[in-house]
Amino acid sequence: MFYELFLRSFADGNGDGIGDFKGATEKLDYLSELGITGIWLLPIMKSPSYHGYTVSDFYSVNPAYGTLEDAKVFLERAHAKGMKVILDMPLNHTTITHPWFLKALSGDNRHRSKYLWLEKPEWLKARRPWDNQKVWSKLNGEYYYALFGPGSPDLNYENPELREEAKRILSFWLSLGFDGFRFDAAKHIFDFSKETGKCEYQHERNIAFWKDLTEHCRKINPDAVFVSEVWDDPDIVDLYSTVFGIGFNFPLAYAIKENILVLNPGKLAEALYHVMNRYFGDEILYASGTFLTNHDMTRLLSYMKGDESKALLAFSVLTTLPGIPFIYYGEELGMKGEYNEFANEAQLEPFPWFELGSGPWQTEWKAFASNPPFSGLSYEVQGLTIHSYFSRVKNILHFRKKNSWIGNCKILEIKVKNNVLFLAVEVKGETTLFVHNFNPKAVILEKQGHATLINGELSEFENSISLERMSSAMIK
Ligand code: ACG
Repeated sequence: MFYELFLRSFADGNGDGIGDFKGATEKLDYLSELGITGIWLLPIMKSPSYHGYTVSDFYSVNPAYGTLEDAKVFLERAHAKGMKVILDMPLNHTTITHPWFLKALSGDNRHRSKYLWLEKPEWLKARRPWDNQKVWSKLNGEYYYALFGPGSPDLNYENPELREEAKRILSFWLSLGFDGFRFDAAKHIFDFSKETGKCEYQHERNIAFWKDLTEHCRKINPDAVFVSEVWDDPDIVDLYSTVFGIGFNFPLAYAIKENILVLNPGKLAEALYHVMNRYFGDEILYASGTFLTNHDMTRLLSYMKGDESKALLAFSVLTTLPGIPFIYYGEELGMKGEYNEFANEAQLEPFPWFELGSGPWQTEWKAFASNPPFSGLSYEVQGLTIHSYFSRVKNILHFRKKNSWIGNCKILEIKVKNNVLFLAVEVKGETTLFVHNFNPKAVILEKQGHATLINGELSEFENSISLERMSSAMIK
């Protein structure tokens, strides 16, 4: 189970209210107690933005998060606890204040060729494929290509020197001992066509680029872990993921959330055949990075309109599916946060260690808007309450950790009978059945083996089991 960790919000080690490596290092015990075996750090490099996706120095740690030494200590301690650490690597663009861009603006041709500049006025008509935003920005009378907004000019990887620089950046972090990368915006490396003057994903060129970079990395660390962010339909996700080894399964996240929100197990079953298709065959080309939410999305409990049993059912379904599961920080507490495309820090709020919203390690870089103090949400309260939402999520994560074989299982069959989802899986010839009860009341199931509770309530009888409402169990 990987944990998507936003340093700024997680734990503050030096009392300045901003989360940092020192604080996160102190909280590694919390993560291993949760059952976490891997950490995905949101961008840690020097950046003027709170989210860190617009980098100003690819070879440094954001001073707000500490020093390179602090990062190495965090890494060593995480490794000592059996956790891998992968870094979020936004190579598609830089911040507008990156020295490369400033030199380019001042007319330095060597650096100009690291970015894309307007060559034909009709290119200005190009728009972002998913929301029609403009993609050309103007500064000092010049237009430059910036898909993610004026503050993040795209890098031009037609430039061979830049590709070599990208390899140097990855070598730098791998040589420090980091275990791999989450490659940001992987389908955007070549996503503007000079021929048509439009935004067009050039998937083949992108894949060749990533093949080159990941092969370079594997020479340094053959066991390096790569996961690609390709937020698209299953066939596109498939295209890229075999290069990286793990591909985030965005369609699965939607399938689980949308169908549990409306309690439609039949539609979920149908969707799973489609979005988990590679797990029905004998040869698994790559691992699905399975998840429910990330930092770009509305948080789970907000999505489920506060319905904890639906959120817990979503976690249960996720942990009974093959692939490599990722959990976004704070989801284990049921933090709230509605995604807003212009101010997306609502789902990046400080992790609430304390009920009153402040205390040792507590980050306070932004006010708690969606997760107010004294709401019973904090780890201080939930960590000590047996049946708290946190305790229930922790049990589900522990179930998966104990049954990590699920990650490599093959899906045999998915079926629904009176609103109960049956998921039959197989590994090394042994079949296991997972049952998820979508009903508002208990169901009596024929006992086909030993039943283990995943979440909710379960009673075992001679030849049957009673699975309470919105509960999940494993039978083998
Ligand atoms: C990454 C990071 C994100 C970061 C950047 C820029 C990129 O996670 O935090 O922004 O470094 C697109 C890109 C992603 C990008 C998101 C934010 N995420 O592809 O790489 O935008 C559609 C499109 C997707 C698009 C998505 C956005 O297809 O390409 O993602 O919309 O909502 C169905 C469809 C699926 C569709 C979805 C949603 O699932 O199948 O295709 O996705 O519906 O409609 C960071 C900050 C930003 C800042 C930026 C500079 O977070 O605030 O502006 O840096």
